[in-house]
Amino acid sequence: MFTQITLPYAYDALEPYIDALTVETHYAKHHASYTANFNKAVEMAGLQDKDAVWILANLDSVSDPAVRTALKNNGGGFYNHNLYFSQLSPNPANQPTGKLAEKINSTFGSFDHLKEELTRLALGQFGSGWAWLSANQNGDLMISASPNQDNPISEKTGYIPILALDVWEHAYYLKYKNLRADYIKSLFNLIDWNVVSENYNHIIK
Ligand code: MN3
Repeated sequence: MFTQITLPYAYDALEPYIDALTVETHYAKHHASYTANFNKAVEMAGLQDKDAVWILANLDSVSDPAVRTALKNNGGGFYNHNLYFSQLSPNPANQPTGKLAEKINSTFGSFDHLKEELTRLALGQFGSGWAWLSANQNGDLMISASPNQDNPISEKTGYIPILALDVWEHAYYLKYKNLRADYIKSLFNLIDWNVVSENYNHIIK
């Protein structure tokens, strides 16, 4: 049985960058629905003993195309939002630390340049989707964008996301309307780079 993370902050704690109604609707409606539908699909596929990363990386093992699609969309929705909500904080560390900070500098030149590149991907994703910073077990970093609830795991890249930028309109439309760029700029004020650094340290071997 897969469960949503418990939000480590109140619905209104991310104001003024993300409004309380958006956080509540996003978490208690959208994310809750993905999670419930993922659990149904997992049961139909008989994959209750697998974790979400395994399921998303092994969708080809599911023969029924409708169940496979349900697992990809709702498993992605479950997993992606757990990452998204867990990395946000009303009191975030605004810089990465340790090994992640070093790797960002050697890969992207600087932390500011990484943020520029992530913003470019987030704004360039046509329609609903995500932009990602991901890592592999060697500690290499990759930035990418995905449509819908796809992610670097279901895309079989060999990378695991450590930072998730949700660019579905449900993540920002109530406050920002069509202004995705303003939302992304605000989102960077909430990303706790201590959490992202911990995510990185967990992946590298
Ligand atoms: Mn969302």
